[in-house]
Amino acid sequence: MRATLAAVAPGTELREGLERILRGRTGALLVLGNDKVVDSISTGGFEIGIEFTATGLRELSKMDGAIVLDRDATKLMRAAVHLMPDPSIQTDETGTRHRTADRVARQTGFPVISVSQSMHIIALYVDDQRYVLEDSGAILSRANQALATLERYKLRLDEVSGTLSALEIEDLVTVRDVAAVAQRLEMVRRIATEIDGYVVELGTDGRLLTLQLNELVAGVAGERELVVRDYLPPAGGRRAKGAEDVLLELDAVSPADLLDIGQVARALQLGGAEQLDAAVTPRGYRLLAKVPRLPGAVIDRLIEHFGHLQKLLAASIDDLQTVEGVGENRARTVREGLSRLAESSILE
Ligand code: 3AT
Ligand code: 3AT
Ligand code: MN
Repeated sequence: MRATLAAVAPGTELREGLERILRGRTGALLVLGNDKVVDSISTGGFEIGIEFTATGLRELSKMDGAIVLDRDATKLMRAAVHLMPDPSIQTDETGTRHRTADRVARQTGFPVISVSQSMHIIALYVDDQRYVLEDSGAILSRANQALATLERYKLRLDEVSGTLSALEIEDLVTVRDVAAVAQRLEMVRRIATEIDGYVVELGTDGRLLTLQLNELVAGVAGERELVVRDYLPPAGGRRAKGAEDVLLELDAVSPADLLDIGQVARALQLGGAEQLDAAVTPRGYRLLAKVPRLPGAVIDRLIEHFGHLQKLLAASIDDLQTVEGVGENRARTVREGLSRLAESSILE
């Protein structure tokens, strides 16, 4: 459905053609794909096989029947086709155009688009789903509301994330602090995904929205993984999970459970509500990622060698150089980077 929404988003030739049909107050029935199954349910009509143009689509849709396009809507294959899908396929639609659209989508697996003459709407049928296109104004107003929410969530995330950094440096982290950051990261990620959906649907009308979204969520996905890796219980435990598994667990937390910090801690494999005040120590992935120009492979080796952030913080330039791939310059970068982080993260 997402791919089809992108194919008919504002700015595409296909959308332009659909809008022309709508403005011309005629209807249309388009099949986006052409194979043996489509052939077998098509009767009548004319073979055309011309390049797709918005104006061509509009003219052809003045005839009764359906228009068959190729899968990427670059060619108009056939017009005025009478489609006869399997009548035993169940559909809840009423008009003959819409019943046909629904059945053809289910039978062929290709997206089908209807432009309703009587209701003046464009609907997409993909497999067994139906989706009515909205005009960009309505989508934008919902997207902007979501964006305002995202902004508030992001502010709160920056707060709890800053607190976690400070606690990590002082070695005072509890499960609650980690879960609070994971919770906020997840909330930001979810609302960003919702906005992403609007971006797809808006096509060229969503350019500004894309810029604002990217600005707000830069680094969030990365940070989510770093937090998980920082506090992942050591492997070899009773039912040890990898970072990937824990990220999937976070994905799977229901919207209601996400508000419960104990549930988030459980998804992180850090115990439930009764463990919230337990002390935990980070490996240091998240803070090392804030040191400029430090390759991921070097971060991995540093953590493998020192084990915990506190050891890294206590390491001298000589200690750091014992790690493979860390020369004097890089050791100095790490040392200075960590010191700067320690200074700027003093708890308020
Ligand atoms: P007109 O001359 O335009 O009335 P037509 O043969 O061009 O007839 P259309 O494709 O314009 O036919 O369809 C007109 C309406 O006929 C649409 C639908 O309400 C009805 N219709 C067409 N096929 C069927 C069908 N198989 N079963 C029930 N109603 C049908
Ligand atoms: P509108 O909302 O009125 O546009 P509808 O679902 O009420 O759509 P109609 O019965 O009014 O559908 O038919 C309108 C046109 O749809 C008539 C014909 O050009 C086209 N159409 C209907 N059934 C088929 C079909 N099986 N194959 C190709 N074209 C069809
Ligand atoms: Mn009708």
